[in-house]
Amino acid sequence: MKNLKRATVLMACLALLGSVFALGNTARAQSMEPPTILISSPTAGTYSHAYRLSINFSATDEDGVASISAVLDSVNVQSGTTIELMYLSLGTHTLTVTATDTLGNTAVQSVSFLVTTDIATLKTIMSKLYSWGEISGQGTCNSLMQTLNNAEKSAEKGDSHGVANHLRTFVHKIEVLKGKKISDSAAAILIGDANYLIAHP
Ligand SMILES: [Ca+2]
Repeated sequence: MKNLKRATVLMACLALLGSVFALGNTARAQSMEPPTILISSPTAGTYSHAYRLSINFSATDEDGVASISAVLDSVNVQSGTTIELMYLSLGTHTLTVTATDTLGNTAVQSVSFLVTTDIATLKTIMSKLYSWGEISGQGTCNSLMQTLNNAEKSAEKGDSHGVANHLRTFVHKIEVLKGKKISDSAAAILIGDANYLIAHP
């Protein structure tokens, strides 16, 4: 009888010990969990070179988020800021967000997006640069816009040769005005996009 009691107590103790171990394992599994990162903007997709992109990301964690940071390509960016995409090159760019919880578990999440251009985009970039004073003189702006309108008309007719010729005229006009009526950085964007469109009809 005594032995049976002892065995029962022992088994109860073992069962309790088992639950303590199980509890310990659950707690340990949770503490290894890194933060959950949400990148709401940009999304994996295509954006116009004239677009003003919002950067928005956040992280949550049961243990609390100790730090969160991000790089666009290799440049640090903050959530809540906006970026004029014309200042990025055409092609693929990647936002990488890194978050660490209060226990030292780190999560990394990335999103890649494509930046493209076309004649309509070039016209929007022109308008923005003019409104920012990067292109001076209404006449300068009108003349360049007219050349882009001509390129657009050729495109509507399916005349890719005509499109390329008008874009070459556009590039030539900017090279002449560069450093005078058009800032160097504005000229670089416009010439870059026009040459891209000439090379990729
Ligand atoms: Ca955690």
